[in-house]
Amino acid sequence: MPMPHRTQMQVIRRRLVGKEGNARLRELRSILEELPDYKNGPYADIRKWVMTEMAATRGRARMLHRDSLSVRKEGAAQLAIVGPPNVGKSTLLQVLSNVQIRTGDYAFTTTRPVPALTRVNGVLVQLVEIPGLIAGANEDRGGGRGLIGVIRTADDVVLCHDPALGPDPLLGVLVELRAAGVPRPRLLVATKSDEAQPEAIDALRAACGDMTVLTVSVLDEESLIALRQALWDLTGLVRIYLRRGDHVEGEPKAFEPPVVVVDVADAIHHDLAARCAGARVWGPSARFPGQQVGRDHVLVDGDVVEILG
Ligand SMILES: Nc1nc2c(ncn2[C@@H]2O[C@H](COP(=O)(O)OP(=O)(O)O)[C@@H](O)[C@H]2O)c(=O)[nH]1
Ligand SMILES: [Mg+2]
Repeated sequence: MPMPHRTQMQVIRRRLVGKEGNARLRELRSILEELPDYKNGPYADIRKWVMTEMAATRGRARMLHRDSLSVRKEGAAQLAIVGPPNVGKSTLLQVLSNVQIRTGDYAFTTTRPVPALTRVNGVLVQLVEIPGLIAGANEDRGGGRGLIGVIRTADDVVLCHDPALGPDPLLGVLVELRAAGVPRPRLLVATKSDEAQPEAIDALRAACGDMTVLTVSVLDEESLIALRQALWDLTGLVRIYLRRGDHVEGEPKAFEPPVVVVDVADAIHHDLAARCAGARVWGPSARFPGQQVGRDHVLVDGDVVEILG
């Protein structure tokens, strides 16, 4: 004899408390098996409720999955590479780093964010290609919500567009970004400059006049050097080279400005920060090579620093 349906419902709810995903699905399935198999009446309603609950749980699991596209940050800064499909984002990532990314003449070759580490001015910076953001991304078309989450957590956004396509597809991406509350990007890479018509580039500049527009071709090494510099400028980071005795470390340390001598000491070792009396500085922030400065001296990009303990 089955228990009264009201009690049954209470028991069911209690069994589901705190269960999500597969655990909830398993519980719902065994509840379904245990339920008396009436076709009508309150037990049929409970059965229907359990089935609806199973569908909802599966839906939530998919959503969670889609929204967790997040990319583990590596390097001193993370830049999201954003633009319509087929404008050359993957190809750029490929030439700037060593990752193998599928490229192709068709839309959505890349379907998930693809991270790639690249060295910019001696500092490792992570580029993350965001696959073609299409209109309606905010309503989660094409898994767009998860992608926007990745864009939001990046330190900055680099827009890419092929001038030959006309400004409209890019403007569509900008609408999506604005709807998602992402600040307007400052850098636009006009890709495939080896093929681009000057009028098409002009039209793109006219449409995005407030941004720095950089024409780039993967076939033009100089344009890639300029791109690396533009990426560096975007990070806003300050490179500090450490000096010990006569030796200067080849790889700089990157800092978010403002950075003072004691910050550098702290990055080497907390103890060093405590006993740091100042530093000797060679480079842009020094009035003369080897100038002795205090703990609070503000350092700038390219300074060479010897901490005085
Ligand atoms: N001519 C030329 N073609 C390029 C350049 N960069 C990419 N492409 C081509 O554009 C197509 C799309 O590139 P892909 O990187 O897959 O675009 P994505 O969808 O934005 O990642 C490919 O056929 C590339 O070979 C470039 O600088 N010049
Ligand atoms: Mg791609």
